[in-house]
Amino acid sequence: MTFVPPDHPRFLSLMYRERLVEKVKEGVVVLQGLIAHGRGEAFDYILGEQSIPPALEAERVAAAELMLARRPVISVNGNTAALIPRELAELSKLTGAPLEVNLFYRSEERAARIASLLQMHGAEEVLWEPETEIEGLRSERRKVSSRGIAAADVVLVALEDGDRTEALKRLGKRVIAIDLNPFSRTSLTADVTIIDNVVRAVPNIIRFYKEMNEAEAREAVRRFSNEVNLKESIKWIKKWLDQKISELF
Ligand code: PTJ
Repeated sequence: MTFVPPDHPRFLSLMYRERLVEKVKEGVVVLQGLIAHGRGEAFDYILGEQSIPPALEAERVAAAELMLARRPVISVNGNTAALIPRELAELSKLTGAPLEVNLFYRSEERAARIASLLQMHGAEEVLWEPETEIEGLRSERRKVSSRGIAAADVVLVALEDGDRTEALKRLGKRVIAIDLNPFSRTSLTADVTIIDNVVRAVPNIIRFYKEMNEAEAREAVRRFSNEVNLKESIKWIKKWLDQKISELF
């Protein structure tokens, strides 16, 4: 691993890059995952690399949805497993939602590797051997577990493709999506869209879950509008850009 000086202004961002590169070498992350991460970094930059207020609200509602769900499931891909394995394991144990390995660039070997990485970080329930398929979806993501995504009422996804989000919605599931791009099909289709980096979003969801009771969860879900929240997120980006312009001239 390349040495990154801890006082470097972009230390955290560089460390996450290093981790992803390491995990490419270990066969956990695909090369395409690095491209996806780069796109995420660009959006994160214009959010000021922070959890903006609308993201915090969506994260609290995500915690509420997970609390109220009958059968919640957390979908995990290569990038999220590499970036936040411990946090995913913690969220899974806290909410009782199994982690299901669901990959766009699927191979059995890679799925097994991701499952063991999650287990090494404390995950207790990891589903990675799909027995069934989602109808109306042609990518490898169609392969799901009958004990997991197939039976779930609420699915948390991150760095997701629009096709599967739409397919999950068609099946009547509620979808919570973490995606730094507010314009992606996933962001526009999900029931709760979190415009934040997964490395901040999942710890925030954990914190909100611990602070909340069921009555508060019901109230948070009742008051939430994803459309309003998404517009607020885009306004924050606009505000950040306006501020940058005023600093320049
Ligand atoms: O591990 P696999 O085989 O399932 O493949 C995973 C990738 C990420 C390669 C696959 O899902 C993919 O190609 O994703 P996309 O279609 O590029 O979408 C990724 C989305 O996630 C983009 O909108 C990015 O802006 C966003 N994104 C990237 N990094 C992060 C992120 N969102 C939140 N946190 C991030 N760290």
